[in-house]
Amino acid sequence: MRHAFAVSRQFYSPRPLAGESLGVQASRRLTQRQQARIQHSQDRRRHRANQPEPVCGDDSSLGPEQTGLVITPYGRALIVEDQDRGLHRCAVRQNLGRLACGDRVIWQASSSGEGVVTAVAERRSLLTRPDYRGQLRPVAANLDAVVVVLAPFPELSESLIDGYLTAIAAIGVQALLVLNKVDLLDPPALAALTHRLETYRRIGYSLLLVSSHTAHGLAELRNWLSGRTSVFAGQSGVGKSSLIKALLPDRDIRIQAVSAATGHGSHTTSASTLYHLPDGGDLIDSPGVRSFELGEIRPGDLERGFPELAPYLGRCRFSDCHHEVEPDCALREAVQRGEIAPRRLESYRQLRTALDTAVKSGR
Ligand SMILES: Nc1nc2c(ncn2[C@@H]2O[C@H](COP(=O)(O)OP(=O)(O)OP(=O)(O)O)[C@@H](O)[C@H]2O)c(=O)[nH]1
Ligand SMILES: [Mg+2]
Ligand SMILES: [Zn+2]
Repeated sequence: MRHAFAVSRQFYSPRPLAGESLGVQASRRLTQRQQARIQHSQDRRRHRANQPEPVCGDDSSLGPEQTGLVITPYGRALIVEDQDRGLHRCAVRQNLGRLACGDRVIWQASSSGEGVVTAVAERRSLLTRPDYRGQLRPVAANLDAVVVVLAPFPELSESLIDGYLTAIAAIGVQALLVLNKVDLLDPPALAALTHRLETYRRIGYSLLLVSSHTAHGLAELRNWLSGRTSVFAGQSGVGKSSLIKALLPDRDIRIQAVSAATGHGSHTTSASTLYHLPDGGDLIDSPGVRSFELGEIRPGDLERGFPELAPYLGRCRFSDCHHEVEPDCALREAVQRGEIAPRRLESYRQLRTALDTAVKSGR
């Protein structure tokens, strides 16, 4: 099968996201009996979709059940890719809630040539973004990695990198650091920047040096991306779009195919869209995902973003130590011994303070 789609994977009806519009959700809130009925019907659908010879669904006007991959949302509908990479515009059964690019689904073709998505597989990860009303919306499902793109210009900042890494750890996916535009650096400047980023290598992150202009390092990047579903993040101007263009020579052709599938001849690339990389792996191009907002990090997630602090946490003399001026602070002692980078402790303190403030103000 083309997209790794474990047949044993559970299909389910996703719970509404925290903070989703109450007005909309209220009309969709299901009684226990309704939920049980949906679960039962989804189990049956899953079972049927896993049969070698699919049989017709409940609705005889619908075709056989098939597995599919959500390529992009399109209004209230979705563009779904079938096993042969054909694209279909599909409506979504209401009880499934909001689906995202990267979701794996069961769908059936309808007589009008469109389709209906009837079930969705459990997600292994989900990236969300607050919408203009501050409510979380799913942006990309089943991600394996977020690529943090850095560049000498606009200048990189460790505290920003640490914020990204913490948000990525909170989603529970891998992070890759990519320093783009290395063509702009002479050898001493490149050495100085890589030295600054060495801290991240030491704590276990991979760092690739690339240039979308000269193609330097792109083979290594392709290799890292193959076999994973990734999204690019990073400050404006670091070269995310340039890298995506360099990695996806067929992007424009794909956009045309998606446009044709919408039935309206145009697809704005402002929506998150999933592309297959020629050498394997998928890339979700999500123009909105530039920076993660702190709102997506919960207090318990912070430690995951700072794995190298783990051995020292809870070992300070005071349990409420702020790791600033207190005596017997295990973290500051580790910094003095050269076991923790001073900048990382600084970022940790900044994020901790920002999170505490957010929690106090009820965010
Ligand atoms: N010298 C050099 N310039 C680059 C490279 N990659 C991108 N640029 C330039 O950097 C600028 C910004 O690139 P984009 O790809 O638009 O950056 P982006 O990260 O997509 O920016 P936003 O869409 O605003 O988030 C453009 O002028 C690119 O030509 C590179 O490898 N080397
Ligand atoms: Mg861009
Ligand atoms: Zn301390």
